[in-house]
Amino acid sequence: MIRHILISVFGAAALSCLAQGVGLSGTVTNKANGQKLQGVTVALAKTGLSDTTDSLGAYRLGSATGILSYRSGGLGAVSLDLRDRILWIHSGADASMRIAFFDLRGTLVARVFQGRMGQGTHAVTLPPGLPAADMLLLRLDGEGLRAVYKYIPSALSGGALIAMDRDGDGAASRSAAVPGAAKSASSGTVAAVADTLRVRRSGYKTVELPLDSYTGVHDIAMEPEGTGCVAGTLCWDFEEGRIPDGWTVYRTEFTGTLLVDGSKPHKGAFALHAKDLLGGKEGNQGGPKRTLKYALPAGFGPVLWGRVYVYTSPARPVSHAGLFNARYPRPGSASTAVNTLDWYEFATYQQTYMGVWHPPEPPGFPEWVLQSDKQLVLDDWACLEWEFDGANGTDPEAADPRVWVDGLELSWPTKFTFSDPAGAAKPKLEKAKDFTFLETGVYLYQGLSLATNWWIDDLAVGSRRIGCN
Ligand SMILES: [Ca+2]
Repeated sequence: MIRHILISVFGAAALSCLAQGVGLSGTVTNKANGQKLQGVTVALAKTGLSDTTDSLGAYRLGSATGILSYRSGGLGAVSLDLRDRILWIHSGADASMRIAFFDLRGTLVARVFQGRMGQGTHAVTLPPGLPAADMLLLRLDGEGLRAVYKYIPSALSGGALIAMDRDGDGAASRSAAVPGAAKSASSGTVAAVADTLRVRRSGYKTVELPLDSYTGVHDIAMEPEGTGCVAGTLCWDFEEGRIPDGWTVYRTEFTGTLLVDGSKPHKGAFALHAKDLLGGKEGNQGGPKRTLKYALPAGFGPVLWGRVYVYTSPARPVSHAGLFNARYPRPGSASTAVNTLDWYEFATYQQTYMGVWHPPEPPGFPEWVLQSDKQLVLDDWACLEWEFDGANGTDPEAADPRVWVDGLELSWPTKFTFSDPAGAAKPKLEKAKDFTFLETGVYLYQGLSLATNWWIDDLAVGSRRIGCN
């Protein structure tokens, strides 16, 4: 089955030129705190060549295998690039071509494309059922020209291409290149490159860096999107050196202390410190809780964005460890008593991050639980953000909670309804008019047998995204 999608069409001018090698690399960091940013898309605007930064914030364009560009009378400039099981074909001319996989003995394994391909950039999904372990040859034939690539399968990246022979003459091909650079064939001089490095990630302002060369190192600092602590946002940096005004003690169960101290500030000299929480047994209901509560001003509205920096040490708890929640009256109710309020929660559970919607507590269930597969950040600061959208437009129910960790939104591979006894139907997520109540600190619903510390700093809530700035 062949899937063929037209993505974009190059300008003809770019393709009338010969190719030039690309070797661009660098790291991407958060301008606000210098942190390396993973999952940033770094792309060349003209060629579509792109990479995604790794856990060290690094990107690399062009030195990856699989990029080969060549010219022929019929085909114009052509390059192939394989990313995440998508074969990108940059074709310089409207031309007939045939692309297929062969085994090392030259037997056809799978056809990828056969027919006329228009000038431009095309994305072709690799055929399913390619052998997962065996190296194959990917061969492109068109207009009297043959290019051969080694295809090395990889579960991680969807495989790699290594250009080996662009004309079928048995000699290894040399150039790793993409079209776009201006080089005069007659004089052999290289003119200036005019392309743009486009750097994008959710939660950050897009960076566009003009390039005059396809080689070089470019380190990029991205500015977080979001309002920061502007007027209308409630922000607590704990720099009073004590529990801030408006917050009062709420839950105190088992062992531990909740105080503002200078042992580990995120910024400034102080942070909120849930110190040496301990008590109960993992797997059993009941655990240490040390929290504060806060009454929001009237008319806060039905959408609550939040941001907080949290540092957890020395181990990731297995038990449900709540870090923040926001509550609102049920539809038609005027009561602001805590035990009458619906609520959204941001927590960790089984050492990963979790978002929950609850009916009033007690009992607080049947609750709708969304669990990520992202391990909670240990022995380091993490910027945690959430959106609790109790309005959710015209939908009859409030929205599922959304959560970001260091600017990357979490997905929820595990979703379930918790109740005790088990078996309750999913609760209706009742819509909100105004959030009225906040709770922060740390509260465990099951035991914690290792004394654990959390530091909480730069907490903020508002009706728009605040960001990590
Ligand atoms: Ca602080």
